[in-house]
Amino acid sequence: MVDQRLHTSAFIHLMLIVQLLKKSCIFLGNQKKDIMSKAKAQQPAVIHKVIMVGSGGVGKSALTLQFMYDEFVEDYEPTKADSYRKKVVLDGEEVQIDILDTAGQEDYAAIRDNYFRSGEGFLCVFSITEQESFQATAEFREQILRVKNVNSDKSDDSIPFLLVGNKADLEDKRQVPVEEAQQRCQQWKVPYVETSAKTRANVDKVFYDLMREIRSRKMEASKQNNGKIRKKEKSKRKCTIL
Ligand SMILES: Nc1nc2c(ncn2[C@@H]2O[C@H](COP(=O)(O)OP(=O)(O)O)[C@@H](O)[C@H]2O)c(=O)[nH]1
Ligand SMILES: [Mg+2]
Repeated sequence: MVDQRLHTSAFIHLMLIVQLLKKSCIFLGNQKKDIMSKAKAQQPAVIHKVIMVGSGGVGKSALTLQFMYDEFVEDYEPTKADSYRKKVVLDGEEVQIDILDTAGQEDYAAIRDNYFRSGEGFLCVFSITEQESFQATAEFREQILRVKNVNSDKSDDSIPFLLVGNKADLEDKRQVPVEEAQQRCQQWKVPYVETSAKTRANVDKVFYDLMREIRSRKMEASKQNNGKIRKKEKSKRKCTIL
């Protein structure tokens, strides 16, 4: 009799434990769902991927860090490439900008091509105090167009790209006249902007202008895709009539 009572109470305890476990599983599951949906809600749906290119020492890292953290970093490790992520509001829409600050590893063609392939827009930077760095931008542009399979003669095929003349605060050391840079930009059909990572002049402008170019390029691409899908649907319909 005592034995049977002991069994029954053990069974009830066991059932209680099972139920408790079930409840805590559901609770944890819901919590996980909550965390995941919160994370999803926190991350903007639209991501624009920007690549900084240009010779060493022109101020790619200084521009990136000024944009990211509002500070002028004078001695950032010159060989260090890094990527950055920031939530920004672009014309009323919350988007995420991913910035890849390259740093010389581009000398290895395979690494460089991978970097360029992953980019949706490019800030091609030179220093207005260094003629050589200006000349080098032509090579960077060619590499980008080649990797992106763009025919440089066709302007409608162009990729989001800004030519950036940095160190504009060092006017007395200028080696590249504004007109020379503008001429190149007319030829390439891209905008030219002078910046200073030191004074923050035009730093936001170059990143935001580039994001706008990336956005309009994406909208064009999705329009073209929709057109293609509609064409496909039309041809499918024709088949069913036949
Ligand atoms: N005066 C001035 N110096 C700058 C500016 N941008 C960068 N520098 C300096 O130029 C050097 C190279 O900059 P860095 O960002 O490391 O160049 P990177 O190799 O292209 O990433 C550093 O000493 C910076 O302090 C600028 O706009 N004005
Ligand atoms: Mg750098």
